[in-house]
Amino acid sequence: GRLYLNKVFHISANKMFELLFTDSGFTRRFMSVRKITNASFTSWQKDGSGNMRRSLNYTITISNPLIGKFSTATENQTLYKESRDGQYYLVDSEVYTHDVPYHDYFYTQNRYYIIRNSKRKCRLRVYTDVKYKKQPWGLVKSFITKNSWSGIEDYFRELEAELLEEEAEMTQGGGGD
Ligand code: YK8
Repeated sequence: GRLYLNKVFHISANKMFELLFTDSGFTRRFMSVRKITNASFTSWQKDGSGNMRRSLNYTITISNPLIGKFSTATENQTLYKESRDGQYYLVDSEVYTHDVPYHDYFYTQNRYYIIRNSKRKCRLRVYTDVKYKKQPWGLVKSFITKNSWSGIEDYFRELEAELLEEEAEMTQGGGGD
């Protein structure tokens, strides 16, 4: 996997979880910035092994002219039972893009760690992996990998920028620390 984000924010761990993993104003704004439309979310629900699961469906806008302009996508998220409210959250997210070329070969796995740093700070870490469901021809594989990394890098760069903006709004006149 690759580490795409590893940063301490002046945002508490539980607030960070709320921003990223609930139907929050932040998520809705970020989606509109990324031109992600038709979003629907299920709520978190306990599965048979004690983890929590939810899924998201949406349409992404793609800037790459070789691929087409839009794709529907499904994101299946797991909040592991080892997570501790306010202290430590581990969320795995599998993203399937249904309408891009070779979509039946791969998906993306994002692993989010939110770790409490102090009362008002947390560290956010995101690891990403491109996973293959079946082995494509070598040239196709490198094509998929290359296109995936650049799209993912771009996405997390913007997520970081939006979180910094949120952080600035939250600390303004909030008493800070
Ligand atoms: C989530 C990874 C690959 C995919 C895309 C596919 C190219 C296909 C290459 C062909 C378009 C929000 C990406 C970037 C779409 C967006 C996905 C997002 C950013 C020509 C071989 C969507 C996180 C996420 C994970 C994976 C990203 C896709 O929250 O290049």
